[in-house]
Amino acid sequence: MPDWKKLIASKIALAAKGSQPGKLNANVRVPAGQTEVKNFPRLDLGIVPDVTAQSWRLRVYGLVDNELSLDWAAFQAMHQVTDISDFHCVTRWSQLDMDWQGVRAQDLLALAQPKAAAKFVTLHSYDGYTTNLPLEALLDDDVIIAHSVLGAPLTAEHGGPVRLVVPKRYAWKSAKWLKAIEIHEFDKPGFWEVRGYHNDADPWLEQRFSDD
Ligand SMILES: Nc1nc2c(c(=O)[nH]1)N[C@H]1C(S)=C(S)[C@@H](COP(=O)(O)O)O[C@H]1N2
Ligand SMILES: [Mo]
Repeated sequence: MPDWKKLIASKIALAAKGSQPGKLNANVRVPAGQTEVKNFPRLDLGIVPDVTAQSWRLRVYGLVDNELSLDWAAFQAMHQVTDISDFHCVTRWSQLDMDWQGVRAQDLLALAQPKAAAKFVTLHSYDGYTTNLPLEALLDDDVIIAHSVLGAPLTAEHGGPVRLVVPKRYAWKSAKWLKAIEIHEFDKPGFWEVRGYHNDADPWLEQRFSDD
């Protein structure tokens, strides 16, 4: 059984040092099969849900000792960071140097205190979208629960008021209009993952489809 308290504490300690292991030896910035863009395309199911900073809540529930429901003020009161990372969409565009601002997912998880059996998460969004990840993937110091990018609050089209950003995975894992983080013992494929997208979605391994 992983000791999540220890693991989260060690990731937070790494973040405090400013260490970003994934970025140190990145000579090549754009993974195979990707083309760099600068216009930040929009990609989703075509629904922009009706959620504002006023009405937004973020729940963390499931296998945690301390279920959370944050409103905008509580979210703003948490430690705010800026993390610059690259964003890779499976439809073959990559935008580099995205300056996401918000709260580190690891800080939120430290508040929620995952139980020892916790291993996977489902991200739930206000448009009904879901996607799944190993809990450990959310503990990387570049994973941001973001309210701003490119120097401005997220537009509704890009997931405002709040979205997740998981730079080390293809962008379909970066849930827009984030509503809840559900923590489980077993993995549960999300919207695209049950429709043939790869469960892991590492752009450097070109994990696009589950039969790749
Ligand atoms: N809630 C929600 N999040 C989502 C999606 C979606 O349809 N709904 N689409 C995903 C996909 S496929 C991509 S490529 C990115 C695109 O983010 P962007 O529109 O801000 O570029 O959002 C991801 N997050
Ligand atoms: Mo995508």
